Amino acid sequence: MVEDKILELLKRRDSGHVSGEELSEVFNVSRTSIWKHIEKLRSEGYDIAAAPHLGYRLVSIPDRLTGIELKWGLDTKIIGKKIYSYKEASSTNDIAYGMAVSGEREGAVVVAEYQTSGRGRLGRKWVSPGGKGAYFSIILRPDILPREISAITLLVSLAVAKAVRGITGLPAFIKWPNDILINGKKVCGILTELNGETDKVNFIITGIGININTKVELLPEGASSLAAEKGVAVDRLELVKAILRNIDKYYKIFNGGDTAAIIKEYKKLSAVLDRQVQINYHNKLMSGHVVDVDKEGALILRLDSGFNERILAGDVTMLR
Ligand code: BT5
Repeated sequence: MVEDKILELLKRRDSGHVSGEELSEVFNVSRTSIWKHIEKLRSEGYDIAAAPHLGYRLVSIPDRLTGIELKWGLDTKIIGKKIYSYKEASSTNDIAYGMAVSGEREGAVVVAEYQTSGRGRLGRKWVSPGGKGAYFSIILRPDILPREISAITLLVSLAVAKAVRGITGLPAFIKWPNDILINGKKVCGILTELNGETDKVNFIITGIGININTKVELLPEGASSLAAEKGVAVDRLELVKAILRNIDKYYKIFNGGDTAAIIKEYKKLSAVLDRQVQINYHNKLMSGHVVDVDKEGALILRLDSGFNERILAGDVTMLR
């Protein structure tokens, strides 16, 4: 698209001007046509100043999670090589799943500003208010067994927690298996889904929902947003880019076989390790002390009876 190319040229010029003449030469279209493209970009929220004799200058970009902005300076190997952005989607996991079935390559990202049917685990709802959070899903095609899928949620949750800490300085912790908490409140959930056979993974979709500048009143009880915890708005684009970079990094380490390194970092940010918890797994309740998280992402629980139980999924309640 010509608009994307114009934008790129304006960005490369930093805050300098690009003349209408130069643009019309580069793209081989009339200056009136350039002006129309500039107007289109303005209507999308780009603040572009125009000065006589000097030309156009990019003043600011909109607070929107578009593919072009997310890819700008992303510099990842696998994650985000392709980014499909939507103003509105049913569920980004569902869209990514459909794309993966049609052969879309690993690393493709589907992002939406708003979801009409955002999902959590076990058919639960993910509240997805528009324009202030981020809802995105990534297609992965790792060479693993279906039972190792929890390791993906593990590395993604580590990537998110680290990015949140890096960008906001907030004390983000990981509540096994798939929540990110700040000050004990849920700011992010991860939904990892699989397409495969008993002994083969065709693809995995990992979906991340994160409350960034979302008003707490719009969220369920016990939830919060980064802005609410920090007291100021957070740059959504920078945060999502930091998450994608981290996933790229940890996914590479994971594929290289060094899960131990990931687990080591993960444990430092675990909200449940060494805590007394109750776990609800398919309506079976177990309580005990969390003694470890193993390399497949399973929780090792020392039951009150003294026996250890290896748990692959469930809902955790912290007891003390
Ligand atoms: C999750 O499920 O936490 C996984 C959520 C994954 C959402 C992303 S958004 C992009 C992609 N597309 C999708 O359709 N989904 C993924 P679970 O652990 O089952 O937690 C669900 C519970 O979290 C709900 O029952 C609520 O109690 C709570 N919840 C719902 N919306 C929330 C929100 N926005 N913030 C915090 N908590 C929320």
